[in-house]
Amino acid sequence: MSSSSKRIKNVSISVPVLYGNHAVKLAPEKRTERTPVDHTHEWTVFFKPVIAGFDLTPLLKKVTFKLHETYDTPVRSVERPPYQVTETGWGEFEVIIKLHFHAGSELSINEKNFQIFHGLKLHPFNPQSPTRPNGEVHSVLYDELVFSEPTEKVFEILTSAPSNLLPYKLSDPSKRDQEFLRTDELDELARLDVYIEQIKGEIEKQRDDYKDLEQEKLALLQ
Ligand code: SLL
Repeated sequence: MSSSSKRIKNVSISVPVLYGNHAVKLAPEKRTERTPVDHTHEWTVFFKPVIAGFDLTPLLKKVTFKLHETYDTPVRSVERPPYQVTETGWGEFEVIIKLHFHAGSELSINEKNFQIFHGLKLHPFNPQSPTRPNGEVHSVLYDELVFSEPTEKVFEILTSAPSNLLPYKLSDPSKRDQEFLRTDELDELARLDVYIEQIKGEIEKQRDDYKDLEQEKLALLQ
C-alpha cells in the first residue's frame, strides 16, 4: 500500500455541499417542436460544494441523476462540474443523486457510492404564498459529506486551499459513536459564516439571473 492510500485513524472531515432544484414555468419561446405539449415547467437539479472554486473531480468520478422513468434515459451521468441536469416536464418526483467516488476517495471504507434523495419541486411549498411572475421555485438543501478515516491523499486535498477544511478528531477512539471533538471551534464558526455568506450570494445571483431572463422575455414579447 502506498503512503498516500494509508487511512488516517480517528479523523473525519466534513465537506459542506448544496443540492436541490430550481424550476420556472416553461416560457412559450423556450418550447421547441420537440417539447411535449403537456410539459409545463423547466427545471435544473444540481449538486455542488458550498466552497466556491473547490474542485471535487480528484475525488469524484461522476455524479448520476436518476430521473423518473417517464424520461428517456432516466439515468443521466455528469463527469465534470457543473453537476446538474436541466429538463422540462409536468410532474414532481424523487431524483436520486448518486456520487461515484474514485477508488480510495470514498466517504468511508464500506461505502462505495453515496446517494442523496431529492424531491423535485415545481410548485411553491406554500400554495397560499404569492406566486412569482415566472413561477420560479427554489428547493435547495445544505448537507455535509463526512469523509471518515480519509486516506492521506484525500486528507491533503480537503485540508489545503481552496477548501481549507478542518479535520475532526475522535476524542476516545474506543467509543465510535461519541461526538467529534472540534479542534478549533471559533475557526469552524468563522468558516460557517463564510459558507452562509456564500449561500446568500448564490441566492442573490439566482434571483438576478431570473430577473434578467424575465426582462429578456418581456423585451421579446414587445
Ligand atoms: C406524478 N409521480 O404523478 C409523479 C410522476 C413524472 C414526471 C411525475 C416528464 C415526462 C416525459 C415528467 O414530467 N414526468 O417527458 O414524458 O406526479
